Amino acid sequence: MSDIIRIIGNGRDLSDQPIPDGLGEKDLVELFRWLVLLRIFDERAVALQRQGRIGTYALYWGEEATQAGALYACDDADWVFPSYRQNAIGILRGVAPSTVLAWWRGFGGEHGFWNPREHRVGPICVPIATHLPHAVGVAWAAKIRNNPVSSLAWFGDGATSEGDFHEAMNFAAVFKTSTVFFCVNNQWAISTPIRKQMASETIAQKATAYGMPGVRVDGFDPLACWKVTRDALDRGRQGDGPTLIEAYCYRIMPHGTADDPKLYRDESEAERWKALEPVGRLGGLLRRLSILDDEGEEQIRAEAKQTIAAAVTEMEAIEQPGQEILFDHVYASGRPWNFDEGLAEIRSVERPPEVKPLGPPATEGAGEEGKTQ
Ligand SMILES: Cc1ncc(C[n+]2csc(CCOP(=O)(O)OP(=O)(O)O)c2C)c(N)n1
Ligand SMILES: [Mg+2]
Repeated sequence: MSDIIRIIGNGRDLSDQPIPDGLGEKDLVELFRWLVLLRIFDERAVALQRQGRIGTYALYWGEEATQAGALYACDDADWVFPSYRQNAIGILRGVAPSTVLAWWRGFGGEHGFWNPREHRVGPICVPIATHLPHAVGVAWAAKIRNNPVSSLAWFGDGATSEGDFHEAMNFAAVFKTSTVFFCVNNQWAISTPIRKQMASETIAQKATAYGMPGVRVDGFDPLACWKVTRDALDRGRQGDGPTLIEAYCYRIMPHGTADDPKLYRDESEAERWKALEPVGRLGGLLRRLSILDDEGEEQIRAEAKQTIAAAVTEMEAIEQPGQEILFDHVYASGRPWNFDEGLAEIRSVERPPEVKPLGPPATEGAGEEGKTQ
């Protein structure tokens, strides 16, 4: 039960396992490209937050394998449901990175967000575990309609203490929905360590109680994450129901840009885990297999930097909508009278400049200082 599935070794004492069937050289390079794009988005987002150009941001540095590896195993028709920690996953399904950045800034213009139906990527879910029943519902609906569509939801170790986790797991198992419960066990829920979160030895073992398989995988190994997700999807598609995956890793960075983990944990532990982070790990394997060299990696990084730099420019060009955005688009039939009253009340409150939200680049020369690409 507690064996951890791992494919990528370290080139020294830990040997590499064979590349799983279904992944060719092109896939390995594409997966690496995905990891790098996610990594650069994350690093850039932190810098933007520090410069006051976006609001608080939930970092995922180090957890890219749990995201890219799992998504790469999905078909385009499958629905995926991210939490705030997988906030940029949509960019791997065609969502504009500027849309995700704009979400973290607090406004994305008139229409703001992506349409989940277009990309089959659910909205970024901040309430813990509430997206798990949604993922089960989508897969159940597909099953009733005989559509070959599966669903996958990412969530954290802390989310396993929520009622929504238990309800979703039970429902999925009883109705045999094709759902992958992808738990990123980074061993921390803000300042709560896993040993204070639960008394079970592993998260994977919780699957037994619901009547589904539970597997543990190295969450810093993108190929292992791909393999267990692909196996879980194959099971689901054959009508054998859901799977719980526990991707064992570590939250190397703070919970978010407003958090200081030095206050509640020994940061030398995070330093030790850093050696296992997935970008360097897959990069190392691709070199051992002579699939990638320094030049190839540099090109992938340069392209990703270019994509994200363009996204920043795009995001900052988005006009800030007026306060009516709070009320528009709530009902298809338009704004009811009490919304008009609410809007008038909001407009009557004069806000001091320091609490006025950041707008697009100022048109009259003010507020442009310090804005560098
Ligand atoms: C229903 C709910 N309760 C509490 C919170 C506050 N909260 C935000 S993140 C977090 C910790 C979640 O930890 P975990 O599930 O391990 O995910 P991680 O942040 O490690 O990815 C909590 C309690 C919330 N967002 N939603
Ligand atoms: Mg966690």
